[in-house]
Amino acid sequence: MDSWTGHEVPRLPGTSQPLALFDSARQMVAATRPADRATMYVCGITPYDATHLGHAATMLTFDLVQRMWRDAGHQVDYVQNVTDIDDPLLERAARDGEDWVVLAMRETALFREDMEALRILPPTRYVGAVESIPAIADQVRVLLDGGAGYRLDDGTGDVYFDVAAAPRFGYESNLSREQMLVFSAERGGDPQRPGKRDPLDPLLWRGARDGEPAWNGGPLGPGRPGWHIECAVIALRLLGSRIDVQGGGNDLIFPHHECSAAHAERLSGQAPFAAHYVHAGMIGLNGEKMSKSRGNLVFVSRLRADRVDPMALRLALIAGHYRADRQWTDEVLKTGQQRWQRWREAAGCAAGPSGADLLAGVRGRLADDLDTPGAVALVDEWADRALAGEGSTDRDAPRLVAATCDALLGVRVGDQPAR
Ligand code: 5CA
Ligand code: ZN
Repeated sequence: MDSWTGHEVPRLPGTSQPLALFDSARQMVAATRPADRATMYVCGITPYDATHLGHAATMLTFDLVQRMWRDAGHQVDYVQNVTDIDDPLLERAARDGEDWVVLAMRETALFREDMEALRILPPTRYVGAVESIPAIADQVRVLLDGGAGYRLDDGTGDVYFDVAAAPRFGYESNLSREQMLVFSAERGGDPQRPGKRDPLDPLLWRGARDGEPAWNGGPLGPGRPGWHIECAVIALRLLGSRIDVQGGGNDLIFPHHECSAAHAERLSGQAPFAAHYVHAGMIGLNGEKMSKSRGNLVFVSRLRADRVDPMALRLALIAGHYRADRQWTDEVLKTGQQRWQRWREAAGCAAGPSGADLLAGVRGRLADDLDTPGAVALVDEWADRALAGEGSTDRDAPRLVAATCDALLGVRVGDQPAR
């Protein structure tokens, strides 16, 4: 499916810094070591409702990864999916008496608009589950034929992955079996279902049900793909069997990323599937995770309609560290708005303290597991000093600081090209 439109990213002078990120599998911050071509797969939306600030914060995290890699001279091959067929989409469409295809198309279009407004660089390939079904069905057959999958004998045609076929199962999430069972039940799995070899076995293919859309699965019979195999197959096909970063929110650590890694590793014969499993914290509202099922959502499009500038929104979201679960409040937004205003004023100064020092500082903060609060504090300090008239000999500083904010933080503060 179509991606969205990006913008020109200014090239920065000086020396870039290699990016280190926290890897959920190893439980430590470690340097990313991409080749000339860096590869990243990020789990995108299930489009049954509008983009909320949680989605935006997660997408923003991986936008910063892309910006840091580009700054270091890598070509970034970035794939993001759209889960444009899944139970929640069908349930919402049925509730509202709407065609599920129309619902998915409308919400995906809105997501693209929100991403553009937030200046989130587009993925190289933006891929839907539906358009990937032939490839997914093909790989489910490979797993089945190779003994890693089995068909339930209850007449449904459902096919499961046998976690016993994944010797490393658990390495990505580092969870106890008890915790895995809890998360599986809460996050789309079905540990209670009779007939499975192991309660943790995830669904690969759901046989056709009355009233549900189904696709030709060849020998699998008609049906539709499970969730984890969707991401595994899209990533393998478009990025290869060893990727640099597998990303998403921390609600995907288990079962989603554990299972998609298990699928991918079984299919490719190579492990680990991702060098880094990177997870963004959950954005919450009124003390709870923002989620479509809870309905406590703040939509990006609502804020845009209320004339909140997307750059202020961006600054509000990156004021916290990406890995921290954090609450969205009016205060967070207000601080973002004030900060953006101040940065713009400072970027309009005729001169300021050294732009090269600021650039090196921001690179250093971001290279250390995307320390955006640290990077933002450096720009704050620079802005205060510029507005106080310090550094009146460096007339190039405001332009360089604006380019730094644009290229590395994605925040447009000056008159430098917006696109
Ligand atoms: N389509 C699947 C991934 S394959 C999915 O999880 N869709 S989603 O619409 O629920 O979420 C889209 C992305 O936003 C995922 O990476 C998810 O982890 C992330 N996300 C969802 N809710 C939040 C939240 N409250 N805060 C931060 N990130 C979130
Ligand atoms: Zn996914």
